[in-house]
Amino acid sequence: NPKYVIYCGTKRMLYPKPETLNPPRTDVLTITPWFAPIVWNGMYNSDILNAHFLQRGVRIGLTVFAIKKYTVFVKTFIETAEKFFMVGHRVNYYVYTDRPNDIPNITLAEGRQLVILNVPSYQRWQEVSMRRMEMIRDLSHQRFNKEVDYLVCVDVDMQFSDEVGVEILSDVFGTLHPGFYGSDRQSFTYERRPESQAFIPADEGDFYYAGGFFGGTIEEVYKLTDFCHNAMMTDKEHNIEAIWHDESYLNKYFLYHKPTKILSIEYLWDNSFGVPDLLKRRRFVAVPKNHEAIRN
Ligand code: 2GW
Ligand code: MN
Repeated sequence: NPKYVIYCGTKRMLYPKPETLNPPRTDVLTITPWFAPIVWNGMYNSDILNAHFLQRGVRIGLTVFAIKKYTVFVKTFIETAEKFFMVGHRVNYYVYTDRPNDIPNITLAEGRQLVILNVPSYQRWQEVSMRRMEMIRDLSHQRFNKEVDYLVCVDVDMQFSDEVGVEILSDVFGTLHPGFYGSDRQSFTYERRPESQAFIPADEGDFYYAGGFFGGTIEEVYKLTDFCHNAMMTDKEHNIEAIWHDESYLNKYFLYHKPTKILSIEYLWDNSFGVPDLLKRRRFVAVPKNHEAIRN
């Protein structure tokens, strides 16, 4: 007899027992040496997780930046999020933009709302990308802390194409970069100049994390974005900017503040890489963009 049962509404929830001697995945790493799960399809049961997070009444904020021409990505981003992102949970979309009038009106499901945050734009695109850290940090303690429990911070030039649910939530999480999940340390494109705050020596580093998908509790996201922004400002004073901008500082942060969960490449894929065997679901994929047209 089980000591406790999980109820889904008034119904007893039944599910297959985990098999100690038959792990669901043996083709990929599913846990880090510091015991953080790496989230792959087959490793978790959404029913159990949903019941647990619904019981807690968890509220999730999804931040996205649409500055200048990148407002074109918002419609598909939100529409696909309505289909696949945290369905059944309470969700606030936070869209930071310099063009609030270009944000389309989209009907949202119950329990979900869109918040448009009017912000200035920066001249250099590197700055547009990097300043996200500062803007997420600032609202984390001014606003997000009052409205949501977790924040999920992503690129906008993306679309959801399969479920992204509460399995991603943890104190602080990062995502494997689709270009480097099979690479050795030396090939990671970390910042290699010791003068930069983002510097990582050749014999250190766990994973190469993507700049386009991270999150955690408001408090942890505050610490992460505060660190990255401060490191960028120190570098700016010394006239140096890390090779991959915010992504380089994020990688530095995660090296010395280990994420408590890591999302696999299912959560940030680019179809131009094809579809490897181990990739069973493509949940969040890059929207192909005409770099010339969109970035100028
Ligand atoms: C304009 C020209 C060139 C590059 C970016 C932009 C731009 C970016 C823009 O005009 N307006 C804007 O809102 N953005 C925001 O910055 C938008 O949210 C976008 O998703 C994000 C990052 O820029 P993106 O998506 O064009 O760059 P990726 O896909 O190459 O991003 C990776 O590398 C970046 C650092 O270079 C970041 O770390 C990013 O998180 C990574 O995915
Ligand atoms: Mn992007």
